[in-house]
Amino acid sequence: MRKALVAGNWKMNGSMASNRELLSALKEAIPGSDAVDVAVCPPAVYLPDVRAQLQGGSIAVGGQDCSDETSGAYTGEIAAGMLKEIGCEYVIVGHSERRARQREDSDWVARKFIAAQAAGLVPILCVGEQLADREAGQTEAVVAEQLDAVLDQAGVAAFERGVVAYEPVWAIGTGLTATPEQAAEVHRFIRDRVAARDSSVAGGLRILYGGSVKADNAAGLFALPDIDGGLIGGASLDAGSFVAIVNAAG
Ligand code: G2H
Repeated sequence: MRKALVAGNWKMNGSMASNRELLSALKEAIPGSDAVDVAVCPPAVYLPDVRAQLQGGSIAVGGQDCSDETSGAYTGEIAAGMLKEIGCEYVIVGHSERRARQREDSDWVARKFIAAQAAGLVPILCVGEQLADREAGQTEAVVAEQLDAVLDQAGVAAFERGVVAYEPVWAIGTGLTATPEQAAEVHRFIRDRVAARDSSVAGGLRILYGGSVKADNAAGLFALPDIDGGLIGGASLDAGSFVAIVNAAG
């Protein structure tokens, strides 16, 4: 039985004041649960403050990205070990916004995944196709390339301590959501692809859905057999919406 995970990806949003307001509402409304793990991934500069506010509670903290290197002359980058040191449990790697804007390719993302695990973090590997890929019937080929890069470099056993998030790029922040059938199909494809290497690892792997998940569509998505929670962007910035999504997963 897989425990659900709902992670809020705050992206480049928030301020010291708004974070405090949001977190105090979340702390009050989200008690620990055996059914769902909850995490928030704020911008890196806020991580220590967010971590301090969540200390002793049930909500974990994650980074939005990490370097594939451990230290050195990499201006602007943050090592996975630094995230671990300040109390992070998770880190998102390969989000489509970074694949597009920072031109992160799948090999690079795989190295970040490996660096995150080496530092003791649980990487949340994002995969997903563009609208043009879907329209060209290339959804599975694109997702397979993104997944295989990590399977090949890290080995399938690495997925025992990793999470995959399927985020169709055309559904991110657009208000469009994949239909439950579309999402279920790709989630099954991901699990089968991991199972082809190791069925027991695949059976335990948490595969999240992301892309315009809201309070009113979360329950329908989370009810599907291969969807083990969500990576939530816009709706994670609103306490009421995020709590409703967490409750839908638990
Ligand atoms: C997808 C998602 C969170 P949103 O990027 O990673 O964002 O829920 O705003 O579509």
